[in-house]
Amino acid sequence: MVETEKKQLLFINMEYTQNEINEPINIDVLLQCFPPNLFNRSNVTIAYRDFSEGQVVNLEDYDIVLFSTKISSFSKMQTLLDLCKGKLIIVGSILAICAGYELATIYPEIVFNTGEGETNIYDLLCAAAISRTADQFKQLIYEKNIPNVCFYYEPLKGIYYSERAVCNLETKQYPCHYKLTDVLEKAGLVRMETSRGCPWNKCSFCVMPWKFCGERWRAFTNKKIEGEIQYLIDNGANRIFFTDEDFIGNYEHISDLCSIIKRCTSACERAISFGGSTSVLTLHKLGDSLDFCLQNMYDVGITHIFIGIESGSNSQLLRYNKGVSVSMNEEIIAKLRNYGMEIDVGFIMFDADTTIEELEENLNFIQRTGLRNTVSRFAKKLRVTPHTAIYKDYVSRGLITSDLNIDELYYDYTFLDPQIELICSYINALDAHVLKESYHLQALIRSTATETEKAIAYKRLLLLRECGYLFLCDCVNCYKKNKALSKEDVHSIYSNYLCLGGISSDEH
Ligand code: B12
Ligand code: SF4
Repeated sequence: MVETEKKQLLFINMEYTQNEINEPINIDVLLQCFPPNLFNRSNVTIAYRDFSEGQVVNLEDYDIVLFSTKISSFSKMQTLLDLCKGKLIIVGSILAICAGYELATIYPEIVFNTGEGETNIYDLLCAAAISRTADQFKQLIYEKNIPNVCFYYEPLKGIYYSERAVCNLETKQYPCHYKLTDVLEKAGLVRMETSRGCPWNKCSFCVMPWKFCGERWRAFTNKKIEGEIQYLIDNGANRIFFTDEDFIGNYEHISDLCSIIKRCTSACERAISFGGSTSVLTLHKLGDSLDFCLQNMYDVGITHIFIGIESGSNSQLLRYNKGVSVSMNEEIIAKLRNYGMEIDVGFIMFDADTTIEELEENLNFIQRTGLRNTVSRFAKKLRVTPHTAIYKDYVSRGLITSDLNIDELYYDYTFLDPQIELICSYINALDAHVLKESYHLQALIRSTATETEKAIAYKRLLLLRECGYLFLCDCVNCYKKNKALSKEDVHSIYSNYLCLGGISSDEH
């Protein structure tokens, strides 16, 4: 029997490359599940790379290192992993969930977490506490059949995957928000969860069915939600983002949420606002109750809605398997507008099958619905992500042209229409110029900066978006006029809009 020893544990939260500070609730949620007698304040250090100024961490001091990954954090994590040789390492979150197999092949010593950490972090840490080597650690995990892990396992001479499972949200208490004060000081986003997963769960490009093992929408208890909202308000939050895939979920959930918010804000002198993501389908399914719910939401301060519209073309919506039509999209946008909601829209303009006609339908839709006057980014290319239905479809049609990009979690693919491919390549070039600036502006708009600063940022972002929109309109018009689109045509249109946006030119 190996003796239990008090090991030093370091938990590193990798950062996003954007300027925006997002409250790292993933860490808060997982700390709740640590075995308290083995890992507590005395031997656990958290390194938040988004808040890292002044924090000196010597990796030599630790026996166990945990990583929470983020998209585009891979190369930085690799540098850190090189310094962690001989330690027990567990890597979790989105890169491990989506690219577990690839990562385990590159890093045979490391244990990767392939789902919700609540399902296994307690058992993993109990095993880590009594393991002297990575091999011993892996053997214990294998013998105990701990779910949601993947790693190279020598006895199998290959990658071992344990069963993937979700946790029971109904038993969860609200987590302590350890970085709340720092987030508020840095004008970042305060975040919390009211649910996980999606009631529809069927969009062809979406990774949520994989992340949550096919489970649809699940809610936390009202007690957890109320306690957390009250705690955040009492501790200075003026704006709270529900980080759920679909914080509305269904009539009962949104009604309860509105009542909870009303109770929590009634004694508060300052205005508190709330925002979150939902879908057209969820709003549509509210049926006769939709107006009542939207009014109720607005009245209690839920005024910011992110909604995945994705397309203004019925054929494209079918490919994305959104379960909605263009007219449903239009109806819901109009409703949200009527109730004074601030809306941010998800849009996927380009996929492998996009045609010039669909491009035109999309541009007309954006104009018709007034979305042109918003700062949402429309000219986006579909990210083909592992473990999605569209990935499988593209593989079967021979459209995938690259290995998985582990850092960004996508595969490259080829377009059926070379003219769409050409237009999209120029959109990528435009993005390369403006993306950093637009992320910065977006973060400013969502922050607690002054209204004047926000207004300037908004105006500039609107101009950058407009350049993309007008570029696409000119491409479509040029195609309609000439029945073809040459590289020279597209380049000259592109150059015009670089000038309009005051964006420095390049050699595309
Ligand atoms: C909030 C959010 C953001 C925030 C970041 C907040 C943050 N600091 O994490 C912002 C707005 C910055 C963001 C940006 C982007 N995001 Co985002 N984001 C999300 C979202 C909605 C919620 C994440 C979250 O906080 N969940 C709640 C916490 C509790 O869960 P969690 O972090 O996943 O942690 C759990 C597990 O992963 C695990 N775990 C986590 N860490 C560890 C560590 C260990 C050791 C273990 C054992 C377990 C473990 O246990 C935790 C508890 O269950 C997810 C959707 C989702 N539900 O995952 C998308 C999501 C991750 N984002 C996504 C994308 C695409 C992006 C962008 C690329 C969007 C874009 N085009 O700009 C950018 C990337 C920016 C960049 N790299 O520069 C996709 C990724 C899909 C994919 N496979 O590629 C997702 C899945 C959304 C989606 N439905 O498509 N995002
Ligand atoms: S509605 Fe959103 S969360 Fe649900 S399956 Fe579609 S993209 Fe995924």
